[in-house]
Amino acid sequence: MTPSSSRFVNIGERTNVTGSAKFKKLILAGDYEAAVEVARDQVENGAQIIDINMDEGLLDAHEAMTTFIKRIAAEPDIARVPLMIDSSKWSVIEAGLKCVSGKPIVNSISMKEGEEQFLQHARLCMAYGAAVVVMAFDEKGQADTKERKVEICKRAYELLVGTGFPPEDIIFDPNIFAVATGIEEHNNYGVDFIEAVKELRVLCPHAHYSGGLSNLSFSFRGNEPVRRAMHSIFLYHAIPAGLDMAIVNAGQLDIYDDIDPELRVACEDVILNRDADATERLISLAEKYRGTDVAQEKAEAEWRGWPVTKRLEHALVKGIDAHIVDDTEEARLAIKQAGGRPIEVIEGPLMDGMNVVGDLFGSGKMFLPQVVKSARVMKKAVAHLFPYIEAEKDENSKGKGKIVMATVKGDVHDIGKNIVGVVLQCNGFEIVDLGVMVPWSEILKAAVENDADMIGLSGLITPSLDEMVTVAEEMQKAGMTMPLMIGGATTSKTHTALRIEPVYSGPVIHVLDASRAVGVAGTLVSDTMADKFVAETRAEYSHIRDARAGKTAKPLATLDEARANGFEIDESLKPAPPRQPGVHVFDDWDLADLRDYIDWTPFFRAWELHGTYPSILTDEVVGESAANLFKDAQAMLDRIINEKWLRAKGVAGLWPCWRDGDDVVVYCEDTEEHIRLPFLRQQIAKREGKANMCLADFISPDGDWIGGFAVTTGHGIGTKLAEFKAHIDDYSDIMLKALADRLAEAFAERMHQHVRKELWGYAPDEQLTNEALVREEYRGIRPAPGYPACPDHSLKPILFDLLDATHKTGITLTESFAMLPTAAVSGFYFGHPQAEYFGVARIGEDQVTEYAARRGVDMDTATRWLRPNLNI
Ligand code: B12
Repeated sequence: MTPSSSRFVNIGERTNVTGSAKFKKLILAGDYEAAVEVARDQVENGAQIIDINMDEGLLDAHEAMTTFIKRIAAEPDIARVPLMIDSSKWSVIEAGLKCVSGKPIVNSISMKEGEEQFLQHARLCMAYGAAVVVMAFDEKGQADTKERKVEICKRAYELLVGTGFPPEDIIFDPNIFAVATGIEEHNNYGVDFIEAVKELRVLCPHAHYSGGLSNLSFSFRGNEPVRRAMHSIFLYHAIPAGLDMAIVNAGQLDIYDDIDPELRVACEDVILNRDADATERLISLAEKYRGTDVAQEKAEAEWRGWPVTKRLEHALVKGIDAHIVDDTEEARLAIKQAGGRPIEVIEGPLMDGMNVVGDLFGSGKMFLPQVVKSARVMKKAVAHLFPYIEAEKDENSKGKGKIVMATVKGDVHDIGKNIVGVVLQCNGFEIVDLGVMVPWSEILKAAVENDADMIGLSGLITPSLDEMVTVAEEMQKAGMTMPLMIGGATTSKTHTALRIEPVYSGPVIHVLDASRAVGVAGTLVSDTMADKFVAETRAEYSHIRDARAGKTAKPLATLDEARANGFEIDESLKPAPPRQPGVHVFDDWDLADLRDYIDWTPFFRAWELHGTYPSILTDEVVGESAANLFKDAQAMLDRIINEKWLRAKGVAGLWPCWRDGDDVVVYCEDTEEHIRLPFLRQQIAKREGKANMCLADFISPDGDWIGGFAVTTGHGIGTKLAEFKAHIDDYSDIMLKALADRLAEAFAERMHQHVRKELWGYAPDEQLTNEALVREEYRGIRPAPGYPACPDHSLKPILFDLLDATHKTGITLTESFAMLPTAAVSGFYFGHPQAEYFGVARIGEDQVTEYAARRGVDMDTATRWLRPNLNI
């Protein structure tokens, strides 16, 4: 900075829960050990004082303050710098003063509550031998102009010195406020501060001047290069004026002369309020710097100088793949020179690094998106080593165990499976991923050929449950004994216990999610723990079966009774006929339009980050991870849209119809036979006044309208996924799939809105925000085959025929009625205002028998289709 900056004192700000999300997370988690490391980091980065603040609603601030100060006292390299005890609560400050050693600084006291309390606090500080930060705040409020700053500080100085307070222990904070906010009155805040300090230096000899620097650049949140430049430039001018300390992240300051001259001038114009257009100029220039980060590059340059093993660990933990191939090669050569083998790079430094990742993930300090990034780095390293390992034909390179994984025949979803695969790989398992729609014969063949330790099956939709039973039966027939892991959104412990375990005598374990998969797989390959775990699981599943057998299921209403208690719509509210009946095709819906309709909450859930958007972005625990993930998602979304990675194709139809019992009959002009849509009715016993619902109830027997749709945003995805695969990039692979799924849901939402407002047109003036759409505040519903109101997936072929969906959108159906491309949704539209979502839940045999007849299929087929609703 400037020559005079040699006496300037940096006050570290990272040990402040209000300013550092990371520190807050650690303190809330009670992880003082890691929190102390934050302090050490600050000192190593040049902080000469560290500011400690524990003002957080969920914390016992007294306890946190004293615990942390005591911990620091035991660390000589940290304890050598003075501590600034920062709180808005005086009692917390006092608690800190009581346990601090050395000369502390109190942050802060002021005349906000009047002179009496101000002097009382000052005397106490004096008694503890503490220096004190005095905020430029009086009974009238915070000082903003130069005049007010000078007036308040001068008055405080005279009062303090009058009571014998040593002037050299007074540190004034004349308030650094945000500039470039767009509000004209704020334009001079930088100048006001600098000028006030200059004048006060003369009026209040021996006192010091400080300020919280980050406020200054508040308008440029998220744009670190601009913020850093503003801070450095401000100090460049304020230090010669008399500022001798500031709360600042010392590692995040640029050297004045190194700042891009264009940016330097623009920042200087704003800070020194040189002209009225300065803010505008900086705002437009700032865009250029978004995303570029010199300090990050500097930090990067630093770790590149570390020894190779440490570099590999750093790259794995941080998920940086830029240098991984070079570093892996360097490690391989070093090991080779020492007489070692290529596999030792994996077993040594790489696994050490992944163990750190595994530990951090296991202890909740790292989250799935970061783990997937780490795995990408690991995979690239392993891919580089693979030819060398192959050349050595190393028989011992099996790692912890080998798992053959597959999404079963008929099912197309694989995000969940991929995530589990990545997490298991991070923990040393070798994964043979067979992909989606894999028939049992291929799964068994791959398991034998690979000498696998276990098989993992995944499934998203209910027909996959039967397919999993088939796989287990075939494993039994083949005399296999290896463990079988079961996972996926539609699976459950109960189904696994009732239907899968009984047909296979090897261990069968249902795994709820990715984080549990590591523990389960690890235990299953363990010599010491496997038997006990398998026996316990067997006992648990057997107990589930016994409980189910002993449980007398609540009696159901007969189908006739249920029908008699059906829902009666108000015929007078029936929607008018559509403005544009018939089938409408949308061959290339604008993806940019769909972006605004995305419901982000499920996106985070797919990455195992739990919380609701947008508050998840600032969540105490997962906020940082969620915000980073969101940033990456936005960047990829930009590219998906601008570079047309995906194509949105959809079809929507509106047809005349009538209700016939529990069927809706769609009137088809061109065919002799009209098309029947048979729906299922709830049979669970209902309270007085509650109906046994069936979707057909929302249609009038005297003539009505029904709609249908099929949308996909998955066309084109294969090309990009192949690219990611070639680059061994699971993170981008999962990201793209998750975004395509979000866009498909958004398309379904958007199309439904278009139908309500235009095509059917019963709600032309609807004005709903995206939040309101997510909360389903619109009139009408769009149940999808497979969802609870309409659980039979086999309605999809009928719907597809009505829409001619395969021909018009390119969506095809698998034998289990899954849709391809995967990012696809299909369903029906009901427009009656009383139509609502419900769950059919358990139904009786009488309904199955009747349904089989209505569908023209045998009982076995009907039972297979409806099994999840039969509880068998
Ligand atoms: C997001 C979502 C979608 C998205 C994306 C689907 C996808 N690619 O995953 C879209 C919008 C495309 C979609 C469409 C459909 N969906 Co959907 N969807 C969901 C939802 C809300 C979340 C699923 C998800 O992504 N979870 C996050 C991932 C990461 O979790 P996961 O898959 O469960 O995997 C985790 C674990 O299960 C486990 N795991 C998974 N596999 C394995 C394997 C092994 C070996 C192990 C150990 C562990 C393991 O670890 C994973 C990571 O933690 C669920 C409801 C729910 N809460 O689960 C419904 C749900 C899965 N969908 C359902 C249905 C019916 C459909 C549709 C058929 C609807 C329709 N008619 O259009 C279509 C089918 C799409 C198709 N291509 O055929 C039903 C399925 C149940 C059923 N009755 O069949 C559900 C359960 C909703 C419900 N309650 O009815 N869906």
